[in-house]
Amino acid sequence: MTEAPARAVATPVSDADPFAHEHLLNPDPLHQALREAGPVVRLSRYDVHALARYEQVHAALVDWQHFESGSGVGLANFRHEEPWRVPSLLLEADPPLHDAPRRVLREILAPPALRRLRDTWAATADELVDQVLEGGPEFDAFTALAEAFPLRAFPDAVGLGPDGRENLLPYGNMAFNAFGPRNDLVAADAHRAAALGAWVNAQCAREALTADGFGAEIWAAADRGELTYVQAPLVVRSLLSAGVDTTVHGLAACLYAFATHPQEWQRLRERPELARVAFDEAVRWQSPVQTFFRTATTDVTIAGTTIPEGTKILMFLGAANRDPDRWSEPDRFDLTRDPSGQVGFGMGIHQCIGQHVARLEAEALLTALARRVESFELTGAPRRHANNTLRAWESLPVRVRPAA
Ligand code: OVM
Repeated sequence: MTEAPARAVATPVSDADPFAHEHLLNPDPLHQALREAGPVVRLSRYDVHALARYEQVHAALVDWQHFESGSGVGLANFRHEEPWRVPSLLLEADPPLHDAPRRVLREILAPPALRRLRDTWAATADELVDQVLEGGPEFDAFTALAEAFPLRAFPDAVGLGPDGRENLLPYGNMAFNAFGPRNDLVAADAHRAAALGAWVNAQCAREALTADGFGAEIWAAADRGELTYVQAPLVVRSLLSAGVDTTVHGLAACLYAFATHPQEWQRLRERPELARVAFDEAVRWQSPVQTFFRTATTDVTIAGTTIPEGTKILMFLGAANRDPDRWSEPDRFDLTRDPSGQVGFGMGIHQCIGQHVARLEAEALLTALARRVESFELTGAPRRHANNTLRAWESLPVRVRPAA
């Protein structure tokens, strides 16, 4: 951290690269340094401003008038750079264009609409947990549970066909890398970007989707005139882009939390109705989506620093979620706290529209586990997976003691 030359306000400058593997794999030290440096920090590597404190991150998230999404929510500025794919109608759009797709998807993914999935997913989770435990007390909780469960639940709920589902996680991984700079992580997937994109786009067609899933409901909204037929497949694409990896790493955050906080696991076993709060607290504590950018629509002054119109602002959701000015003992995973207000799902008009789906998946999996697992512990070092946006996992080796 170095000081900028004294001006109206000396905005702190950092030459850290938040997208370097070192920080992606272990973000907390950088987050602390950025929070302590000031309410706004200039990142000289990328010539952007960054917010890492809860107050400023929250304020930017809810002020879509000054902090737009339509120029992209990654480092790339769509005012000057060609997006890597047709922009999302939800994520990379502002009112009024954002409104109709948002309204349609909100209805489809709202809690009352998800009720029909509750029993199905509970049964799917019971079955998966039984199968995993039959294989013995030691397994990789990341692959066997955190990856496996959403892949059994979500694609069927969308109405995807049986073929090619193995593309979902690689596509999501690529899409979340694409919000960062064009670094090694983006280069690593370049050879299959076109193939993955083509597969996902093909699944968004009406003919590719079953008649009873979220996908069909999006097309039905187009039939009612609530969306155009050009918009419908792009809204389906949002489900496939944002709906799998996020949940996988959110569930992994829960499993990691419980493997390392046995008392909290006992609390959950005694009160399984805490499953949803546990998921939200895990999302606060780990922030599976670490960062998003916005673009200033005018010169905007935050705490004395003026951010020029048309430039990018990087919001550190993960840092805000552990800001000691907002959270007591922020580094503790704690089921007795109220995690509402955490910004891991964002806040404001772009707040995660799939969060009820994710919570239902978490509830199903955690409840199934709570019935069958008395305790669990790590048997080796968990391994992270580097991604420009996701706080992601590769392996979570555990041993469980089955419940009597
Ligand atoms: C989208 C979308 C929304 C949120 C996250 C995301 C890949 C994508 O609408 O496509 O990450």
